[in-house]
Amino acid sequence: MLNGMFIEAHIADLHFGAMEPNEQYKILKEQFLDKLYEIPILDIVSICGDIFHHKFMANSNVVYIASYFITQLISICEQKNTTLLILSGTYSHDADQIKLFYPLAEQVKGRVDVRIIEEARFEYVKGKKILCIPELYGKGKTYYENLLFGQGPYDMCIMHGTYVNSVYGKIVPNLDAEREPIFCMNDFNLCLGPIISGHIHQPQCYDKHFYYCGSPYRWQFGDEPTKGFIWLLQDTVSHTYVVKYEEIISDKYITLNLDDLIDNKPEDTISFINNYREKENIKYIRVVFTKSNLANINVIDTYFRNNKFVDIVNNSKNDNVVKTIDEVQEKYNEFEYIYDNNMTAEEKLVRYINDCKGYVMFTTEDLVNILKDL
Ligand SMILES: [Mn+2]
Repeated sequence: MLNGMFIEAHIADLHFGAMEPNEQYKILKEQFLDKLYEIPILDIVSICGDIFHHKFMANSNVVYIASYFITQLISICEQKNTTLLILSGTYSHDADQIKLFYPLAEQVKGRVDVRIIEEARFEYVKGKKILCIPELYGKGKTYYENLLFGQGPYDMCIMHGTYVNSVYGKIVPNLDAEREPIFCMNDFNLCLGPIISGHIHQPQCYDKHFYYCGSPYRWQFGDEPTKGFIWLLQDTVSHTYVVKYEEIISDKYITLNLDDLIDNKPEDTISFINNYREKENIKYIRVVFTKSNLANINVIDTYFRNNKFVDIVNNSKNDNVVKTIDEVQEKYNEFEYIYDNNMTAEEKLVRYINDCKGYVMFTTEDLVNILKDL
């Protein structure tokens, strides 16, 4: 830090375990850690929640890789005298697992400034006053108002949460919400700089000062925009700042409507899909048809059936497919256990999830334990 000038990096929603964790680490190493390493001055790095995708077992590769990532990040922070702030995110994702990092922080105590933040509070870093708000539930208005208005102006806010209009249906600001609060710009009237948040996976900016980092990579259809992290340059003396979005390149997921091609020869549509994927360097493509031409869709679907990178979706409403008795019976047999009085609701749910996944994702005991924690 030089004369109140701060250089910082902010990232969020890593969701370790949402995809192959080694793949996640590789992207983060090459396009996040290495970039932090290259920059000569780095005052603060924050991870604004959702490091994990859900609760994982201590022996999982996910926990190992995520811990390894944090260790590498701490090592960079040590070399650059950077303060590392780690916020907890959504409970169903982080599930208190950032506790795993307390021993890592303890180990470097006195050498690296690592702060793990599970409660909303102010953190003072090199003279900068930072409001930190993890995602918390049922805290009530007074809890937030005390921080937002009761303790004077502050330089910036980092958080994991919901900004008004960022989520469908969340259109009214509400600090008193039963679960997580919905913030608006008035709540940050005493903030002299930006509000940088995790939670929404598409990078965006609301009301000039509220920034969502977005997630650093893609792992599903429907989440297709730019990915990356935020560089922040802030002058705490003149209260000015610049945010730069650093794009991270990862696998492309594209959803494409090809109704215009549906009546062409299916072979031509197939080559169009193959060429388009190659030309645009798309890893995963979902092709949607809303116009009906069952014969052609079937040919295309059959061609791509064993291709995990191409997903053909038939959304045409008027294809009155008559199911055979055997098909109906097969479906019925598949779900017969739903009516089994000897199974508990938890057992049925676990069976359903594991059947859908095609492997044992968790046992009934796991589920009971997860529910106990909520
Ligand atoms: Mn998230």
